[in-house]
Formats: sequence, structure tokens, C-alpha cells
Amino acid sequence: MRYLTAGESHGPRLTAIIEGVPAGLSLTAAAINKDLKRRQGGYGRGARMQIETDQVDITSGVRHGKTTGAPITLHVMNKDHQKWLDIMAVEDIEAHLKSKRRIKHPRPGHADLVGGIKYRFEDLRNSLERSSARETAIRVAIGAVAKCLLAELGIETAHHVVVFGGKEIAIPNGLTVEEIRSRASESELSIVTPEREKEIKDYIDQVKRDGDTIGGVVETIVCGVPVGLGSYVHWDRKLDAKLAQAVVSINAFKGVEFGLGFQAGYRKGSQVMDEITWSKETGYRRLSNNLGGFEGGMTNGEPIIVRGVMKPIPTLYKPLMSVDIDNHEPYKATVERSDPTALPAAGLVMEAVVATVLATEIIEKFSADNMEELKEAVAQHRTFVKEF
Ligand code: EPS
Repeated sequence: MRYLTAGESHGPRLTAIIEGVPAGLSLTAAAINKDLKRRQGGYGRGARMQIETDQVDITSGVRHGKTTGAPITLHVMNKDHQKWLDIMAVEDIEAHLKSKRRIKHPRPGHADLVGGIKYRFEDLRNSLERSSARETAIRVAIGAVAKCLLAELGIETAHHVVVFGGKEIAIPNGLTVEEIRSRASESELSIVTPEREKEIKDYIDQVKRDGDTIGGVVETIVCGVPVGLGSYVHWDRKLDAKLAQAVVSINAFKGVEFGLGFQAGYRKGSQVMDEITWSKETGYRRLSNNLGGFEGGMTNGEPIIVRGVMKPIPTLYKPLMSVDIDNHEPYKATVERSDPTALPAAGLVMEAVVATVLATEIIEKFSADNMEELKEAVAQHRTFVKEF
């Protein structure tokens, strides 16, 4: 399974073409729209989300509710485009209109300046438009397709926020993935501890009043993953490495860890490795899951626990210092509409990209043209693993 996304933040629409999904997968726009709606929500989102009503339009690869095996095309409209018709026009326009929303004071931390240097733009809006986190809408749509495929194979994903602008969310002991998913989905902050909501919302309000932004850490959990996805043989087929690449590819994500992650650097081996056990009912299990479901770049059957860190959004209402690209004089960075935080949405985006990598890996390992064929192959593998 592979995909390409296209589209600018204020262009007419976002588009994705996904190739390699087997025939016979049940897929509806409603399943994708549920996630698109959730991505738009969350406490701390800015004015743009009031304008948009993200809904997918599926224009190929699905017929009568089932995938056909042909490339699937997804579109999400940008309602805001109507106000940007001349600024985002495909045809050339008059010079005075061109300069209307020209960006020449790049925002520190955004792609504006380096993108402009790389592609030799006079107007840094060209970088801004494509590097905008608006692109995550279409990645969530792609991830929703992947999640439908995983669900048919009994693989469940969930996400929640574990650090909000430096405030750690202690996860109550013994929560099941189902409980994590339902608590996070009921929370405007995507956290599992409702008693922290007020404190964190107040903090976001304060950050907003200060013209500032916050990031944090989000976690994705995946249960029911077949054993042995990935590779210990090939550096570029290690599945944890592929997931790390995908997570850091999300706008504003700066790092990834699995299980204990960087904490492993502070512990002895005996406090890190997950001891192996076996029973007739479950086959091999680990007594703990410090390694987050991976050994040697391969899934070991324990839940995948992957965390990503999102830096604060670089577009600040209280702008930082920058330089005018025409005269090289110091200037305050351009103030664009922004959100104080998009962390709850980022959690869903991360779950989507993780699901997409896993679906891709499963299709590759159990190559099948049709979902029934794929289900049989996965079931056969699970039986083999249990009896090993
Ligand atoms: C973004 C700036 C804002 C955000 C946007 C990402 O958009 P605008 O400039 O239109 O106000 O709202 O995020 C989305 C549009 C979205 O769908 O998540 C940026 O510059 O990265």
C-alpha cells in the first residue's frame, strides 16, 4: 500500500491516492468522516476550524461499500478557499493582487524561510501553503482507511495525550486499550484523566492570552498485531524504524520513542527486558512491555506503544524576531491565524500514520488481492505462532 497527498492549505481541496488496498474491504465515507470530525475538534483549536467542515469525497476504488482493489482517491474540500480565490489562483494574476498576502517575514520554526531558499520563492506563502498542518486532514482520511483494514483483522488502535505543554498526565494503572480509547474520545484534550481537564484548559487559555503556543507528547497503542512484522535482517525493513519515520513526518513532530523509550538509557538491562512466558491458551507472552512491542525491529505480539513529541506550533500571535527577505532588516515574523495548541488533533494524526504503516506492512507480508484471502493468511499465521 502506498499513497501520495496533494493540496495547499487555502487551495480548493486536499487529495490522496492510495494504491494497494485489497478488494473487498468494507469502506464508507462515514467511517472516514468520523475521524475527520474528531481531528477538527479538541480544546485549543483556532478560528480556521470554525470555517471548515471536513468531509471526504471518495471518487475511485470503492463500489457499493467495498474496495475494488483499484487506486482509491480521497478528496477533502477547503471551504476557506472561497476567500482565497485570487491569492491561490492557478492562472497568473495582476501584480498588485499577487502582493496581497505575500509573506516576507518568515516565522521561526516554520518551513517558510528554508522552503523559500530551497525553491527560490519571492513569496514565502508558497512554502507556508504546503507545509501547513492542514495536510494532516488528508492523512487522517488515509489512516481511517488503514484502520478499517486493521479492524477487519482484529487489530485495534487508540491514542491519548500523555504530556500537555509540560504537564504530565499520570495514566491510571490497569486501563485497558478500550478504556483508554473511550476516555480519550470523550475528552476535549484527548486525555484519560477527566480530573485534569480544567487545570489544562485554564493553562491553554492563559497561553492563548499570552499570544503563545504549546506542544506535548502523544501516545498510540496498537493491540492484536501479528508476531514477526518487520525485520532484524534488513536495516530499512525494521518496522519500528518505519514507524519512527512516519511519526516524525507529521507536521511539528520532533521525536519518537517506543515503550520505555529514552528512559531505557537510565536503567539496567534487568529492569528493561521483558521476560518471556508461555501458556497453551496464549502461546508466548512477555511479562512486561517495556520495549513497546518490538524486539529486533520486529513485532513480538505485545501491544505496540509508540510516543511522539510535538513542538509548540510556530505561528505565534506574539511574534518572534525574524528578518525581512527583501532588505534583510530585522522584523517581527508574520502573524498568521493560528491555534494555541493542536495536540489532541495531533494524537489522532499520529494514530492515523501508525495505522497506515501497519496496514502497509501487513499487506506486504501477507500479500493478497482480496480481504478474505488476507484474513485467511493472517489467521493461519496466528495459529502457527500459537503452536510454535
Ligand atoms: C496552520 C495554520 C492554521 C491552522 C492550520 C495549520 O490555518 P490558517 O492559516 O488557515 O488559519 O488552522 O491547520 C488547519 C487548517 C487544519 O486543518 O489543521 C499552519 O500554518 O500550519
